[in-house]
Amino acid sequence: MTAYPHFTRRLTHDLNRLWDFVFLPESRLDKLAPEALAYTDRLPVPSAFDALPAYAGKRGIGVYRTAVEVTPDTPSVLKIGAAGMTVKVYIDGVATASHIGSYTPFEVLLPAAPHSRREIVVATENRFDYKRNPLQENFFDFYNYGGIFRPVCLEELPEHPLRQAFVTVDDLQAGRIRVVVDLDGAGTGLTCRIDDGDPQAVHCTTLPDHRLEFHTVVPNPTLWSPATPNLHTLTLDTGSDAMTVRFGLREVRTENGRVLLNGEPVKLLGYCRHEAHPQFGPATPVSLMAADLQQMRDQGCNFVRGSHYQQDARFLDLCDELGFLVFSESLAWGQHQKQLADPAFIEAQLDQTRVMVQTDFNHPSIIIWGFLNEGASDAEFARGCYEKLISLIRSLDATRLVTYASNRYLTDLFLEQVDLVCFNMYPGWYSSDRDNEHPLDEVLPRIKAMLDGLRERGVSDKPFIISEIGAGAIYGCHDALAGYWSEEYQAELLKLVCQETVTNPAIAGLAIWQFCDIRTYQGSGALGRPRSFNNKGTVDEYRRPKLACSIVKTIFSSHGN
Ligand code: ADA
Repeated sequence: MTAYPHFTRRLTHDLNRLWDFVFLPESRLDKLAPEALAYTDRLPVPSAFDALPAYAGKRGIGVYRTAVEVTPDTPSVLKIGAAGMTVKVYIDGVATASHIGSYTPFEVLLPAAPHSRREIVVATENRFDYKRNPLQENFFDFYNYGGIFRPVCLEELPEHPLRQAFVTVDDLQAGRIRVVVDLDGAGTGLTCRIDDGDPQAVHCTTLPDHRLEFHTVVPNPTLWSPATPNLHTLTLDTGSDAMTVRFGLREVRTENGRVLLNGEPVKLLGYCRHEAHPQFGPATPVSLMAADLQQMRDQGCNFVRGSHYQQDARFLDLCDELGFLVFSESLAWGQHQKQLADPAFIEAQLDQTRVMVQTDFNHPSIIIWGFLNEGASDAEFARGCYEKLISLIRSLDATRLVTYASNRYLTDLFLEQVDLVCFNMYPGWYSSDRDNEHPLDEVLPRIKAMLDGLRERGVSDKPFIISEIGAGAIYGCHDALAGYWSEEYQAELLKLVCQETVTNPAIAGLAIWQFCDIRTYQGSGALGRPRSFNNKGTVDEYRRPKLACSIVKTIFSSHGN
């Protein structure tokens, strides 16, 4: 399955196959000499090398190598869906690009060369080093792997390649759209074809930065929604390059504390989901992504929060097709002053957030852009970083809702600036009162206190989303007393939360923490994480349902979304 956009005129080399591999526990990335390496293994791409038994838990550099035969004297672009954590790419032995961030796609341009064989080496280091990679640290509550996580291809380029087309809706009912085209060249002779209609010449207005703009009408417009996930395609053709993007006609906005999709209120009901599996790490196959979505849909979900990083383009394509509403956020976890007041961190955040919005712009499933999960949003030192991110996203995309998941609640400083108030809260689990024998009693009063507080603060016109809530349960652990870590306790807690969400009009949505159990801290950081897993999934890491699944299903399915 190749994710959109599709470049149909380009000669495309699929590089998802076995690559040569060597693991270097001692070497340093800046001293690496790829030509001197002896490759001892072969690994598939995509893969997280340290999710595989031979390299499990090891930190160092995993070097992947392959070669491809291309047309001589033709430039090309290497497209890497995602690779982590700190990455260096060598083309024909020459260091050509570097990348950080693990979950953002990136491209490497290969200038034309007289020879046809191009050697590609991707060195992926999974050691933590804040100076070189401020985006990832070992306090994150999910395991940071190394490798090439998402698909790779090499496309041969025409002289004036198309880069991206951004489709927005001008008039929903009439199917009128605005298209902004990013291309390297003048765009003379550009045609546009919608679905399987005839190509039409387009008359563009020139915008700054090599961009062109035009407006057109979708011939047989059908709206996109979770119940009717209708999609349209738009193919741009310059004569030498052609690009097909897929989009949906839908509109999202908020009104009086509710989220409206195509003018109708919708309650967001679903899960936070990590791209994670014990055997694949974050390099999960597309069949697993589809199975996860089907398992969520079976529980009556219409919503998924892609925690805590940019999502795989194939996953988003599936969400478009299956009718999920997505909260997409850029990579972050619990940053404080060290990061939020550091210009290098802020710049890296802005960069990766820009990439997320620009590459995933056309997915109708994405209705919310987010960033900085649980950052120190109650502190003045964070203001610059938060405000820059909010205005960056708004400048790139005025059509979606902007927010972040906060655990600073009513002391949060920036709630007035976002479209939705999203709180990650754990009443009944991380209890402050150790003498309380009935922590479940905390759940509903705590939610009520938040809603009252938001009303007093004057922000209750913004939809309120519980962006995380949950309890740990070890798969197969049953207990007549429904104690901590039992499936029963988790089921009872989620029953309260789900019932409150579907019946209380002041709650616009719920993303249960979390869909599946995930590997997390290695070492003593895992004291509250039995098995070194975050066990708050309602299915375990192999997707075996715990008791809570059927409770969630009964309650979510009863809601007439
Ligand atoms: C936080 C965080 C999650 C996870 C969760 C938990 O809210 O955003 O990634 O760590 O807590 O399980 O405690």
